[in-house]
Amino acid sequence: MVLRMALLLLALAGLLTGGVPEVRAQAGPVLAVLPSDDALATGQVYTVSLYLTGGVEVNAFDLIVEYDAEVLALNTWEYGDYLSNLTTVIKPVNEPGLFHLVVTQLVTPPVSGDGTLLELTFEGLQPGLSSIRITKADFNGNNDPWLEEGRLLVHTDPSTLPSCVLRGRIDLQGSASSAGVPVRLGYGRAHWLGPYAAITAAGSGDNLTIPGVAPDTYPVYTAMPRYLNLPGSEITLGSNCAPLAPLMLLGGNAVWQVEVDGVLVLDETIDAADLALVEAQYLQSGAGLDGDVNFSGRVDIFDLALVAGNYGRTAGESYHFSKP
Ligand SMILES: [Ca+2]
Ligand SMILES: [Ca+2]
Repeated sequence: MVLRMALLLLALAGLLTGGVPEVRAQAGPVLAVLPSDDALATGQVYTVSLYLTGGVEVNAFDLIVEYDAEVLALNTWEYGDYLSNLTTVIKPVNEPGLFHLVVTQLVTPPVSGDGTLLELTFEGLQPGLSSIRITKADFNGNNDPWLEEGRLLVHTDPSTLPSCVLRGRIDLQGSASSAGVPVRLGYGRAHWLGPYAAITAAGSGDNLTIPGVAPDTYPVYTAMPRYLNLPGSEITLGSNCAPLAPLMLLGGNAVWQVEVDGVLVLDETIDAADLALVEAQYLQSGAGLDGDVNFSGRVDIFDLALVAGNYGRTAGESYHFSKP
């Protein structure tokens, strides 16, 4: 008993000097939620691991894990196989949205290397997206791990919902073809099903077909080069998936993507930059010219007319779906 108390105190002393993990380069130990990203239906359970990589002589830990209590509940937890002969130092706290565990090994050599510290089994309560964040990770010794959070998406069980085929037509202003427009429906607002993706087909009539869509309200995005794209305009689909109202993407967006913080994002305005590019490439021919905003193979007066006609338009104010 005396030995046990002494070990506990030793372990606690190590924990108390650990402090709050700092953000730093990922050179030392890493504590990650694995898998980092997955989905489950309401009422289902899902187990994630807290996996430690590169631990150094670990004997005890003090961990807090936080998540969205409206979306998930932590049903059960178990020790992984990294440490053994574990005993809790404080009574584990498992309250909605927060799990706090302080444990130490008893009369067991410290462990180095990789392995699972804990397994946490969550239940999906209602549709939504919850991060699973390690908000405290104090270890004994020289461990100050880099923390990697995970997330779980909870959606309605699709077998409990009707589904239908969404059809519609999207045209490209000033272009003879309306094929090849990438269309995406984001996650449904109520059920968190999706995303759904399709590419418009050639020909007349409906050129957009997305099967297996559950009724919900979805943001709709397009990603067509040289056009002003749908920026997530919402549509509400009933159980019969009434067809989309016909839509024409506005042309003239020669500068259709821009780099922001090293990432290419869609440009949502037709402005001086688009005009300048069309003018710079005026009367050139070829496939790779973004100034050829109507994909005719040549930059000419028709491209200039599209830019001029839509000058000042932005994606946010240009598109609205009429609700079926
Ligand atoms: Ca632009
Ligand atoms: Ca053209």
